[in-house]
Amino acid sequence: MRNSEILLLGGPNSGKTHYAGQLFGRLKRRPGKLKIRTGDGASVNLSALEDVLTQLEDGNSAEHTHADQYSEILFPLIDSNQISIDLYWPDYGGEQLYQVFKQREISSDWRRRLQSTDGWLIFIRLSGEKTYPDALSKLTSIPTNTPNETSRPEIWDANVYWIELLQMLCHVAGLNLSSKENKPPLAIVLSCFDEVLEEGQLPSEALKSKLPLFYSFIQTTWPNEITSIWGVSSLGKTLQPNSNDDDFIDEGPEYQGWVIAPEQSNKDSDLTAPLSWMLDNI
Ligand SMILES: Nc1nc2c(ncn2[C@@H]2O[C@H](COP(=O)(O)OP(=O)(O)O)[C@@H](O)[C@H]2O)c(=O)[nH]1
Ligand SMILES: [Mg+2]
Repeated sequence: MRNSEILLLGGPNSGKTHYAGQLFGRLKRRPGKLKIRTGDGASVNLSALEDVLTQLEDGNSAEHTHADQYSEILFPLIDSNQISIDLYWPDYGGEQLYQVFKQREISSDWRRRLQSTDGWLIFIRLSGEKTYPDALSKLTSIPTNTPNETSRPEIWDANVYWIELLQMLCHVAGLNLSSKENKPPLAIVLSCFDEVLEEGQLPSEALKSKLPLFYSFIQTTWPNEITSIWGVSSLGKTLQPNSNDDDFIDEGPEYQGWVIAPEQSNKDSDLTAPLSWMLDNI
C-alpha cells in the first residue's frame, strides 16, 4: 500500500472545507476512479466532513473552520487498479498560512509537513485575490500635488504574496528554486470558479489574467508535466447558511459542483479529478 501525503495550501475562506465535504460525498455516493476503502481495518474519522455534507443536504453552506481548528483528514482510498492509497490531507483554518508569510517564521509542524509531503495542492479563490495592476503606472508618473501621500495598501498584491510564500515554503522543504528539479507535483485549484467563470476560458488563462506574475513564476520554477491548473466549483453556486437550496435538497449535494480540467473549458462533475491527477503523478 502506498501512503501518500498531500499538503493542502490555501488561505482562509478559499473553499477548502466545502471541497473536502463534497469530495467525501462523491467518494461515498458516486465513486468513480477513486473509492473509499473499507474492510481492511483502515480507521478513519471523517465526522467533520459528515457535518459539512449534512448541511449541504439541507441546501445550506457549512460553518467556517476556525483558525485554531486543525483536522487531519485521512481518506483511505483504493483506485481502479486496486492500488490502496492513504491520502492524508491536513485541513486547517487558513490563517496559519498567512501567519507563515507575515511572521517569516515556519513552525516545526509545518516544517515537518513540508519536508514529508508527496504533492502540493494550492487553493486560490481568484475572486478574493487583491492585486494592484495600476501601481506601476502610479510609480512612474511624476507626482504633482501629493503632500502626505504616505498611505500604503495594507494587503500585499496577491502575485507577490503567492510568489513569496512559495519561495519560503520551497526553501524550508529544501527545494531548489534555481532549477526545476525535484519538485513535488503541484495542482493549483482555482476554487469557487463559478464566481469568475468566463465561457471558453481555460483555467490557466484565468490564472494568467488575474495573477500574471505568479503564473510566470510557476512556469519558470515548476516542471510543466507535473503542474496542473484546475477550475473547481465544489458547490456550483453561492450558498448561504440559510439558503435551503432546492437543487441541493432535491438532487443531493453529490450531483452539484464541477471541475474544469487543465486545458479544457467544459465542466465535468468529477470533483475527485485533481486528486486522481495528483496520485497519478506522485
Ligand atoms: N460561490 C461559491 N462559494 C463557495 C464554493 N465553495 C465554498 N464557497 C463559499 O466560500 C466560503 C468559504 O468556504 P470554506 O469551505 O469554509 O473555506 P475554507 O475557509 O477554505 O475552509 C463559504 O461561505 C462557502 O459557502 C463554491 O464552489 N462556489
Ligand atoms: Mg475550512
